Amino acid sequence: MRQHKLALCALHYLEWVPEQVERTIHRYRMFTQQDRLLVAVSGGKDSLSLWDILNRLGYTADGLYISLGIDEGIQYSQNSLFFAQSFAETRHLHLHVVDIKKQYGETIPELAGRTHRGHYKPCSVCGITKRHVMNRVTREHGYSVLVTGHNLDDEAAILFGNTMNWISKYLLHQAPVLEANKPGLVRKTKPLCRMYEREMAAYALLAQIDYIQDECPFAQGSTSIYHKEVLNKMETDRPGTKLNFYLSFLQAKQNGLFSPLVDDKAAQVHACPQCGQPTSAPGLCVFCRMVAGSGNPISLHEDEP
Ligand code: Q46
Ligand code: ZN
Repeated sequence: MRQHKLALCALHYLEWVPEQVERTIHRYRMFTQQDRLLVAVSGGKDSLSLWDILNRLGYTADGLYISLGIDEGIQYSQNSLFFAQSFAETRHLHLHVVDIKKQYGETIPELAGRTHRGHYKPCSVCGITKRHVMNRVTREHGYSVLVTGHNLDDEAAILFGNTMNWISKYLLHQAPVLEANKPGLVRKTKPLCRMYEREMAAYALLAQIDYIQDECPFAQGSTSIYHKEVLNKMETDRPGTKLNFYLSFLQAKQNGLFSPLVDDKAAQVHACPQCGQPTSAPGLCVFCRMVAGSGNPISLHEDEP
C-alpha cells in the first residue's frame, strides 16, 4: 500500500484489512455489535468481501441481493446471483433475494425502455429501484442499518463528478453515514469508504472469495469510470491522492464548509401513499410511478431522498 508506505504478507494482510474496516466503523460511529445489519451484495468483490469482514469481526449481518434482470449477452444478473448465493451457502449466511421482474413485472432494461423513449441508459432507473428495494427490505425485516460496499475509489469518483459540476445537494449528502433523518428512511453506512478498490481486490483474492469479475454491461463508457481512470493516473503519480481528496472533503464538511447549503427537499418530504417510503415528489413516489402503467413512457425528473 504505497499511500501508507506499508507492505504486508498474505497472513498479516488478512488481519490488516478487517482492522482498518473496524476502525472506520468506530470512527464514524456506523453501528455496534448490537445492531442487526443488512448488507447489499451485488456478487462483486467489494460487497462480498465486506460481508466476509463483518462476519469475521463478529457482527450480525444478513445479505440482500437484487436481481435486476440484466441478462442479455454475459448474463450478468444470473451470474452475479450465483456468486452471491454460493458465498452465502458456503458460510451458512442468510441472503434475501429480490427479483425485480417477479416482484414488479419488468426487468431494469425493460423499465428503462419506457424511460425518455428508451434513449437513456438504465442506470437512473436502476439507481431508483435499488434505493427503493434496499430501504424497503431493511425496514420490513427490522434491520437497524443498511450497509453498502462502496469503496474509496467509488466515493472519490462520485465526489470528483459532483465537484466538477458543483452539484451542491449531492455534495451535501455524500458521507460515510447517511442518517435516517426522514420518516421511513433507513440508516445507511459505507464501512469500505477508506479502502482502495485495489486493496479490496487483493483481500478477495487472499480470502479466497469467488466473485463476479464482469462489470455490468451498462457501466461501460460511464462518466464515473472515466473519472476513476483520471483519479488512477493522479494516484499513480502521487500515491494517496484519492484518500486525501476524500478525507479533505469530509474534514471541510465537518468544518462547516457546506453548512450554508440548505436541504430544501427535507421540509417537503411526505410518505408515498402507495409504498409508504418518503418522497419529495407530489403524490406517488418516483419508483411507484415508474413501475405503474406498464407500457407507458416514464419521465424521471425528481431526485428522491
Ligand atoms: S448495475 Fe445498474 Fe450499475 Fe448496471 S444498470 Fe447502471 S446502475 S451500471 S452500479
Ligand atoms: Zn411509492
